[in-house]
This record gives sequence, C-alpha cells and structure tokens, in this order.
Amino acid sequence: MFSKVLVANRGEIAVRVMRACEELGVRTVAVYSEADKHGGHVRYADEAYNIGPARAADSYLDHESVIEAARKAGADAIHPGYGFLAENAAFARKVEDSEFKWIGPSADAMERLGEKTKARALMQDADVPVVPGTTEPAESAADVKAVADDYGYPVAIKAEGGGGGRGLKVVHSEAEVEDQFETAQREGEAYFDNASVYVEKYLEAPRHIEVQILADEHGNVRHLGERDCSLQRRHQKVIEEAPSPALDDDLRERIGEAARRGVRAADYTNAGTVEFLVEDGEFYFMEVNTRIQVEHTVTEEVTGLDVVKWQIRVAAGEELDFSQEDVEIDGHSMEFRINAEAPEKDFAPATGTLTTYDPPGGIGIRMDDAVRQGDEIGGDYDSMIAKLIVTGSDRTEVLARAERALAEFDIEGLRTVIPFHRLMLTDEEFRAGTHTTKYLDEVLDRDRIEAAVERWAPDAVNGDDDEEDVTERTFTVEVNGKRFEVSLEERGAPAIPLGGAGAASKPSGPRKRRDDGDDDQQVIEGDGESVTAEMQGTILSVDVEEGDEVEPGDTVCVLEAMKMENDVVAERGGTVTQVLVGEGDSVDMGDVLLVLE
Ligand code: MV4
Repeated sequence: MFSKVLVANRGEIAVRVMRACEELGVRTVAVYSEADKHGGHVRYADEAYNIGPARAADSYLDHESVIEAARKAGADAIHPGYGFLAENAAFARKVEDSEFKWIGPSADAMERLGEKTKARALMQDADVPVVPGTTEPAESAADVKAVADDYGYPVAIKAEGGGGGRGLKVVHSEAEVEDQFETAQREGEAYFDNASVYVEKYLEAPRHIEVQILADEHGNVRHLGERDCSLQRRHQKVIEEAPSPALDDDLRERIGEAARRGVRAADYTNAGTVEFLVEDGEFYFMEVNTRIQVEHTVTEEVTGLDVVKWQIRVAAGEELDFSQEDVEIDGHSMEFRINAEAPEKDFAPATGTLTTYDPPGGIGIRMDDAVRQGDEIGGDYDSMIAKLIVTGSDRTEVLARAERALAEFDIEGLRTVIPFHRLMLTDEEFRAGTHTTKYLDEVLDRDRIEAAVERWAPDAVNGDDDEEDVTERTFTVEVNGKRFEVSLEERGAPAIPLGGAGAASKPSGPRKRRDDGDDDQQVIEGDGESVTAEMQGTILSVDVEEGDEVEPGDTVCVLEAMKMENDVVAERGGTVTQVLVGEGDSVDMGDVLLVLE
C-alpha cells in the first residue's frame, strides 16, 4: 500500500478520497488554489500545497504544479477525483512516466475509450449493443442521410471529442441535414479541437442508466450494479439513484454483464462507469467515464463496497477479493446534489456566506461535503457544495426519508436547489419513477419551480432584497413556558449588505459576483451599455445580432463554464450595436460580449 497520496482536487471529492486514505492508513496531501486557502479539503489533509491562482487553468489544471507538489510532499501516488485532470489522458501519461502511481485507468485505456467512434467499435466487437449508426467518422452530409435512410429521422450528429451533452445535434428531417452537419463540425472544432463527427439514430425519450465497474490489474472485472441518472437538467445530473426503478432483474443482469465485457475488451483497470441509454426494454452503449463519478455514493450504499478505497487498493496492485456473485444489491439509495444555485433564475449559480449550515442526520443519511458554517462560497468553481445521500430498505422509504432530511437541512446566506429537490419529492412522475431524460427540460412546468422556491425558501425571493429597506430578524420568546419563534421586520432602516460593499451605488466596471453583496445573483449580467462575461468560459452560442432589439431579461448568448451552460442575460433593453464574440470564443471574466444602445 502507498504511504502518502496526493489528491489533485478540491471540495467534497477531495475529502471523500482522503477519508478512504485515512481508513487505509495512508497519509494525505492536498493542493489548493488562492481561492481555497481555507477550503475543507485543506483542513482535512495532513499537509497542503498552494499550487496557484484561483483560475483552475493556473492551479488545479496545471500539470506541472500538481506534479511538483507531489514531489515536494514525497507522495507516492496521485488521485485525480472527478473533473479537472481526471479524464486527461495526457496528464495520466505524465504521471505514469513519473515516479508517482496514477490512481485511475491507464492512459492507454483512457485513450481507447475517449474517442467516441473508437469506443463504439470496441464495444460492438465485444458484443455490447451500441446505438445504431456509424462507427467511422461521417465525411459528409450524405453519410448522415444514409443513417436516416436505414433508421429514419431523427438522427443525432455527435462530436468525436464530445460527451456530457456537448457537441450533440439532433436532425429531424432531410432539409436540416446539411446545416446541422456543418454546425456539428464547426462546434467540434471550436470546443474539442476536433471537427470529426459521427451519426446515431436519435432515441426520443431514453433513460440514462450507468453501470459501476471495478477492475484490478490481475484480470478481475466486477460490476456493482446500475445507477439511474435520468433526472437531468441541461445535461447536469440532479438526483441519482440505485437501483434503477426502470429495470427488471433480467435487463439488470444483461446490462451489467455487457458493461463487464466492454471494459474487459478495453483492457481497463481501476474504477469506471459504462453509460447506456435504455428505451423500450433495449439498452445501448453511449460512453465510458474513466473516473470516479459524483454519484458513486449510491452504489456504495446499496452494495456496501467502498469504491474509492478499491480504486486505491487496485492501483497499489491488490486483487479484488470478491466475486461477481458476492455483489448484492440491498435496499435503495438516492443522491441529492446540493448546488448553490437559484432554481427560479434558471439555476443561476449563487454565491454568499454560509451564515447557517446545519445538515440533516439520523438513520439512512450520509453527507458528503467539505464546507462548514461561516465558509464563503465564491463563484470560482462548480456550484455543488454538498451531496445528501439517503438510503433505505426500498424506494418508498427513501422518498419519505429524503423529504424528512431535506426539511431538516438548514442553510442560510446562500441560495441552493433544496426547494427544487423538495418539489421533485412531491412530483407524481418522479415518485412513480417513470421520468425520462426529457422530463426536466421539456415537461416540468417552470411555474412549479417558482412556486417551490416561494414555498420552501420564501426569504430568498421576497426578503433581504434591500429595495424596501426591510430587515427581518427572528427571535425566540417563551410565553407561559411555551416556546415561540417571532419574526420582526424593521422598516426604514438601511439593510446591512452581506458582503460589506455598498449595494446602493452601482459600480461602473464589470462586477465580480463574489463581491456583489446583494442577493440578486444573476449568473451574468450586463452593466448598462455593455454585456460582460461574469466568468471565464467558452461561448456556446450567440443568440442576437447587430440591430436586434432586446428586452431586459432576454438571453443574448450562452456561456459554458465548468461544464455548465449559463444564459447570459441583458440587464436592460436596447438595440444591439456591436457583437464582439462568436461561437467557440474563449472569454475571461469581465470581457465585453456585446454592446447595447
Ligand atoms: C443521445 C440521445 C438520444 N439518442 N444519443 C446527451 C449527452 C451526450 N453524452 C449524449 N446525450 C444523448 N445522446 C442518441 N443516439 C439522448 C441524449 C440525451 C441525454 C442522455 C443522457 C441523459 C440526458 C440526456 C438529455 C438529452 C439528450
């Protein structure tokens, strides 16, 4: 076993990995950026190294800084967590070529599965069903039409380098083929430096089912059952569960065995996830995630296996000590991602100080987090601050337990998606377990999200908005031995801005969200004449052109940052006089995107 592991990540997953190390008697090394000096993962680790500025590209994504920290610490292995460098085959290779062990699949296996047509061909050869379509890149619009001739419309054009919802174009008729083919190529080039695309029949309303895999360096491959991640919003998972309410035992067995065959064929080691689409009782391979995933927790809860500990043990050369028959699925588990986002504002990322952080507990509750009360949550990284994992003997018990746990969860000072989760727990479709991947984006009524926030986070939408200069304070009083909570409103007094900075006068330059003391947390907002980027990212689309009239609140472009698609909204109306960015452009925080008059 290793004696010291460096965790090249932050937040809850860094702590999750360190907890596994702790149980294995392995010392832990954290790396952190300027923004994370007081981060939970830094507090947890035995030692910690500053690896650079807040911007991930200059710290958590910087290969040399991470390796240099491992050298300084005298670590003997590196665990990448998820995101950041986890699926970067070039980095994995660098680690393999160094004196450190890479806790993950080999760089070769990552490459074999990273390119989508290669992965499809490999799976097909291993007798794993793939979505009907091409296993070679499509050269022309005619190749797209050929797939449609065989299977009918709609068809999907996908970027070779894509994944996780990026670089997917759906073509509904022959008339759209030419345009969409060119768009897909152009976007592939812009986002992944790879214009190569391929074609699949498009499944209209599939479920997203993924199988957890563990493989050692001695030829043993096990699957740990499936997770259902069909509840997604713009390709972001919201609630995940195991087992899937949509599979019967026969399909469960077949999909698990298919996943095993597939990763065996790829000569894969360590933990991984094989993603499938399931529709009408059939399953189709989609892609392999060559990392530990956010939602690995629900698999751990129903199998009793510690996936992260096994990642470390397998990387240290140990053999899996259980057979496939030993893996039993017991009970049911659901994970609720606690994101700092305002659900009623299209899930715009929120920032603030956790003035209260009081998570639930009791039977069946697991909290994976790296925050504590008093922490400041900035906008530098992704918005997930914690995971609530609820386990019970069956799905019905989990639904009730989760309602109870989310009601207990007390967070103040920061907007979260908790009201949205509480809404889902009352939702007929979700409770029945019949929702598909289309449900959140195409079926769920937005008014219900607003109503949920009104109901479960009323202060967040009505109070604290210092327009009316109302300050609300809650007091506890005792009358005749009975306890009452009394809310008092103080009118006319100037509200105390959370961040200290005066919220009354508007700065003229671009505002950084972390300094923006009020609760009005738009992802990105224009400041009058120009619309600026409020975070570093890539322009996915520009929705207006010069001369267009826009109304306040109109989406003018979509900015991708940390794999999230964020609508950039015009704060004021006007005529677009200049568009300074195009699809695929990288922008920095504060860059002017367009000008309004
Ligand atoms: C599909 C599909 C239907 N048919 N491919 C979205 C993420 C990207 N990695 C693949 N995605 C999809 N590919 C075919 N041939 C539907 C989706 C899809 C989706 C998949 C999983 C979870 C949520 C989704 C939401 C929209 C579309």
